[in-house]
Amino acid sequence: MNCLQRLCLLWSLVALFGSRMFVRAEAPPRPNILFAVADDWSYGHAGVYGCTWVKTPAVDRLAQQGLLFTHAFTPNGKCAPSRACILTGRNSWQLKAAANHWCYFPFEFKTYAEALGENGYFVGMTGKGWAPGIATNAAGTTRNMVGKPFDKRTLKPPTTKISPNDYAANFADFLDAAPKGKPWSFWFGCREPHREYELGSGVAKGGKKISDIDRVPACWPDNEAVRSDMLDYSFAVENFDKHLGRMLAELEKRGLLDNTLIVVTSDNGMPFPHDKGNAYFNSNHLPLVIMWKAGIPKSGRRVDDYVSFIDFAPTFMELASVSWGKTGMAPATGRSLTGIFNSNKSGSVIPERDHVLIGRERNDVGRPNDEGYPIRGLVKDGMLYLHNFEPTRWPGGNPETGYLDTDGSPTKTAVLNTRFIPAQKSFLEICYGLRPADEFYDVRKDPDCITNLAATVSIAEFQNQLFTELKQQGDPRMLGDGHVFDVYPDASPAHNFYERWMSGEKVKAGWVNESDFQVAP
Ligand SMILES: [Ca+2]
Repeated sequence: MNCLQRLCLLWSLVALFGSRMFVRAEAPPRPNILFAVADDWSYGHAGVYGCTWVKTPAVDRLAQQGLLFTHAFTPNGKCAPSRACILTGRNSWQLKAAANHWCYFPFEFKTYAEALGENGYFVGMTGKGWAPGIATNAAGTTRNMVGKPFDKRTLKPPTTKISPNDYAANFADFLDAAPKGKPWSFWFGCREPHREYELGSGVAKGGKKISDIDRVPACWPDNEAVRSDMLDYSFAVENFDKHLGRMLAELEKRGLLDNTLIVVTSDNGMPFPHDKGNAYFNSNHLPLVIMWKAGIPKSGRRVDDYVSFIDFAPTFMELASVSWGKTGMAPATGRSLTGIFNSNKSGSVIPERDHVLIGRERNDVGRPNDEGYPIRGLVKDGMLYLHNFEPTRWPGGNPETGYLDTDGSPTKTAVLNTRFIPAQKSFLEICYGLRPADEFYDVRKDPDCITNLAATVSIAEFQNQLFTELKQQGDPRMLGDGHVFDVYPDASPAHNFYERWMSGEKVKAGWVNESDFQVAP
């Protein structure tokens, strides 16, 4: 090799390594995304939030090595509409029929998973995706709203009611199928802790004690049946955490843990009266931890900013280097969370993130003409303001059709039975009674939303802000067209339940108990 050849070789090496280093600095590899969503898991019910009766070592680890959020909210506290918000970056009142539970999902709203699939990601899921409801494209073909299903692996579940899905093994199958060098996005849609529960399993199989419950929320009677129901729920939450832990181990084993963004949350609050399906603090306020070792420089932070589920899709698109305008998705209302990721701060990180909007339309059927119970609300400064647009309707569904908005359970039965106990009748009123047009709660002192301050404190500022922002978002409820939500067809076999039931047809309503049905008051 002469001098010139040596010089050429040297330059080639410099160019090669230099360009590699340059490319690395300019464009880090796009992260993988693991989105883990429990079904009906409430805020606070993890060790890292200070809870002692739900054991969640995997969630705790993620928070310690990532970010723990204290003010994360779904816009809508019911399965299908909450998931629709996650997937589209839009509030449920901006999603036409998808504001409702059990809808025909509108073709026009593309999901982040579909968009990632079109932009170089390998996209899969296990368990529960966007559900329940019917989602097809215009040709009638079923849409994979959250990715291709990986559901083959099963195991003997800890109770007869917990899903036999071996979520973690299905995730491993997905990783095996992922093309090398291509980023991936996976949706772990855990079916727990959705009802039903094996009665008494928290004590019998989870090794828990009735006295482990440190506080029964003020909206339910404090008795053994309710406490035991809470422990059964707790044991089901732990199944979610167990699979999450196995998934983390799988990522670690494959050397994928560092550049995977892991988001862990729930779609709505626990399936108990006054929580899931309502718009109270415990309905929409949810656990959230996010870990991304390679992308969040300062971990172990507690973030008090108000964040909404509509912020997830814009975050994922930004990290995947996909311009929203090119996805074919409807414009996002949410904002990327990367400003929080990149900060060193704890507590309030981005001061402008000081409120969220929440609301609901039709959840389960059980009112005349399949009408819903429309609510919109604003959470800000530790206060929750709610506006009920149709206060003459029954909030949880009609009494004579079993308050279908709440799954049957020992706690629901305990609440309904308080109608026979004069001193405790308030529990029935709190959970299922008619409500005034305006409700206002100080959730710092009253997180269970028992004392309505709307009649004694001015709500004008909150109402103005709520209505102004809803109008800007094109909410039909604010534009004189709110009835559209009531007339979108219910896609479930229980549609027109009220009329069919009242005319004597025994419409199947397997999610409630026979004793939930009451005579009309
Ligand atoms: Ca749910």
